Amino acid sequence: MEKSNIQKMGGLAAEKHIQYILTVEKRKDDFVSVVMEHLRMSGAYWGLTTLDLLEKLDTVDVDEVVSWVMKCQHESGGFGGNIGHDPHILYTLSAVQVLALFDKLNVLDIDKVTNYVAGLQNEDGSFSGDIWGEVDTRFSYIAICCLSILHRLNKINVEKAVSYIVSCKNLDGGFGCTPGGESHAGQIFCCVAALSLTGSLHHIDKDLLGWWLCERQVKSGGLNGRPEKLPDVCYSWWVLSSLIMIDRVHWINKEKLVKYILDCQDMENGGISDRPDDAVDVYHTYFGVAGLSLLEYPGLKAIDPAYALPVDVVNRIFFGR
Ligand code: GRG
Ligand code: ZN
Repeated sequence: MEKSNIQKMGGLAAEKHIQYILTVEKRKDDFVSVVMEHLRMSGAYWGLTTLDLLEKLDTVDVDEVVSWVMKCQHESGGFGGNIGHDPHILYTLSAVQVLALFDKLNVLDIDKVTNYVAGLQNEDGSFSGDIWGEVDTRFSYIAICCLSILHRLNKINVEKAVSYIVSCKNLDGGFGCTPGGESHAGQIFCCVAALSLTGSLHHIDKDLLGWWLCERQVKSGGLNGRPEKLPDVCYSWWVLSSLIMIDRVHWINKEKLVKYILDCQDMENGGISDRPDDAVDVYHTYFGVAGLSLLEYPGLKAIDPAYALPVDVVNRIFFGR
């Protein structure tokens, strides 16, 4: 059947996406893989979470993944993007998320990881990404999410962390990377999720932020990350999860967004791209499937909008089996 005809039928090509994720891991020496090498820990999180949402995590060799993850840990307690790479808070969260997916958090020296993350908090409550000191609200979210999963939020100054995030709030209701930084949907996700995980959502003007977020939907049904920008499938995650956390998801047209995401699928070889007809990648495949999960698309596991992990995984972390 013609590609365009299959696309018109409109369904999620779940089997194709599973095959795409499972084979992308094996193409280790093509150009994209070489460029992505330093991101492998996050790539593993994107790919494995996608498989879990599609109920196919059991096709993966758990011991192989867990032993590779643990080889990426540095003596400081942080994780690198790959074996021998420098640790960064970003890969540390991805490593913790991957272990959580497999119910293998018990292999971690929790205090060691906690010390690494807590050690990145600055005097003003903000977080640096690594020893080089770059500060960004992304790192505030990552620290809070990571320590919450490890049940160690009490090891940082949560009050100061929250007040730093609030200092990055703008007059339009959104948030930027640092105080005064332009509102961007990616940073908004980080700040809203961090405030949600610390029980601090009262710092948000939900109507004002909800209005800014729902204005991200463009004619095609897709969402952009800032005014006047092109839509991109990954904002189906950054914007939609934020709208859900502030109870304003009914302000966008869900059907049109589902159609936009489905239109970005490669129906022949699997995978999802940022925009229709662009090349697919694991990152957009994950955010497309995660977005559809938030939209309650049939056949997908539910995902938690703050932890960015399947709801059953989050329940296991906090309520046991
Ligand atoms: C566990 C889901 C999860 C995330 C971990 C890394 C991270 C925490 C959050 C990143 C948040 C963020 C800043 C996302 C935005 C990424 C993105 C698409 C940036 C592109 O920005 P521009 O300005 O592109 O290059 P636009 O779309 O504005 O043209
Ligand atoms: Zn994108």
